[in-house]
Amino acid sequence: ANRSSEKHEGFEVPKVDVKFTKLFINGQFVDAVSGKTFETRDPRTGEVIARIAEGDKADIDLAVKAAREAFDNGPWPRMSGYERGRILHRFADIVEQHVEELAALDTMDAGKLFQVGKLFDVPSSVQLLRYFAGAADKVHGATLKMSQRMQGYTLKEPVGVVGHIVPWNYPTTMFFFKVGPGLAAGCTVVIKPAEQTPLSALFCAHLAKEAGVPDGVLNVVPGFGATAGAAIASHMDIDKVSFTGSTEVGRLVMEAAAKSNLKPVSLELGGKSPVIVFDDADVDMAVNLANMATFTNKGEICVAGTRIYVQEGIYDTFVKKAAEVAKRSVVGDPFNPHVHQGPQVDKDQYEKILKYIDMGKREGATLVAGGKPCGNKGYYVEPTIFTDVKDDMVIAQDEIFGPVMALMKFKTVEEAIQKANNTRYGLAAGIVTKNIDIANTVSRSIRAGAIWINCYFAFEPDAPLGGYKMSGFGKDMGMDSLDKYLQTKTVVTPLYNSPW
Ligand code: TXE
Repeated sequence: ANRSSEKHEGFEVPKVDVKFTKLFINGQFVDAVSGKTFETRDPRTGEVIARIAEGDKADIDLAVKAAREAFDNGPWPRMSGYERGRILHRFADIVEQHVEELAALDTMDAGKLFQVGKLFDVPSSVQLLRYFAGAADKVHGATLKMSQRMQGYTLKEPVGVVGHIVPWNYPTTMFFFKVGPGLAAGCTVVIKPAEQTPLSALFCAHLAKEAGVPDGVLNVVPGFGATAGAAIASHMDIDKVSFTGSTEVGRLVMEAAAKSNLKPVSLELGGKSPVIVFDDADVDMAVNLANMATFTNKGEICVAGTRIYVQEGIYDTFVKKAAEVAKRSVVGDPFNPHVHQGPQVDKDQYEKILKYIDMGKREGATLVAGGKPCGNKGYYVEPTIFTDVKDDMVIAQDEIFGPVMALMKFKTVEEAIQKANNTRYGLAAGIVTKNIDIANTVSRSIRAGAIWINCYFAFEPDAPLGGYKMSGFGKDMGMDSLDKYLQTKTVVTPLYNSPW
């Protein structure tokens, strides 16, 4: 991508040429076997940014063949962890030199705030990659005590060729969530970015090559879910699939894995996470935390906190202030540094959110902020807050994946726990209180994979993230996620003079 910038309604827009539009297989950018391409669109306007080679089953086959060869006969799984780590560190250094381009590509493709991409998404991806680069030479098994007669140990080995299927809400971050630990473990990878947001993954493929990741080790095949995605899930020569996306598709991926070669899967799926605010909370702090939990990245976050439970003593004040904060939020061009919220990723997502808002009104919830689309082009939705939401309403149960908050009142700690757990999902939860006894009790009682007390979205490379219940299983980030890409081999020998 070439970088320059132009003035645009009073703010700078970095101008990025989209250079990489083909599939990246075996170290080369190539056309799809079918010759087909698809459009990727800018959600600010709905206009086409570029045409991208459309991978399908035949292309996945070629990518898997390259990855298989690189795994079975290439240097990647055979080199020391230290050597792999050095290449991944170099990869991280090169990504760091391209923070602005990557952030800009994600803004164009996904409508994400450019400043946040530049200051958070891409730098935290670099940090995550360095974490796994550092972990690559710290993979080891255990010595087994066994009986008097036997000597045994375990070896941790890479699982082989890994298929990654990722969504569109954090294109660069998701890429490194998957590719970082997979490569560090010594696996070879075929990754399919979401059809809405293929640009940054292709750019990263180019950077990986520059860093010295050998050909065939990392393959990036953009394409649609039902074709390229399904070909990964059902491939007989892929040894593991790691998927992030909807619960519905997660089910299909697991089914395809079971019906093909029984490859293990890990699934990071939808969520409907609660934030519980107790009476003793600083109301302004709690309002800001809740608004951030719901509206960050226009609500397109799996761990978004969208069910806000507020204790009765501060409920009325909380509602008033939360609505004020939401109404002050500036919705507009995500390149503009004064904007708080950009457009939804695409027309489908935009229409889905508006439908849910309509449903909330029909179900009898009270709208206290937002509730409408905004702007005269692109896919913008106002930050929206409903009160008087009942636990069994659709807007309290379904993942909306948009800027829609459901506010609810509770009386006791027990009631808060019961309500928070009244969901099929279990990705995250927020607790706002200064009372450590309540914080500890509630943390243990919520069935979710991440609990944030007096904070939200507290991501760190060493903090595993992943769901309970229908939010899936298997972690991204942390050493747990490295473990997903390793398998354990037990090696045993008899001791001298043993009856064997
Ligand atoms: O997701 P999909 P969509 C939720 C969110 C959102 C809804 C729909 O509620 O509104 O899902 O979004 C690939 N076999 N999340 O339709 O379809 C697809 O190409 C194999 C939450 O975009 O699950 C893409 O790469 N793969 C989520 C990826 O799956 C298939 C983030 C995700 O797309 C496939 C995204 C198939 N049959 C959406 N069909 C989160 N957990 O963060 C599609 N794909």
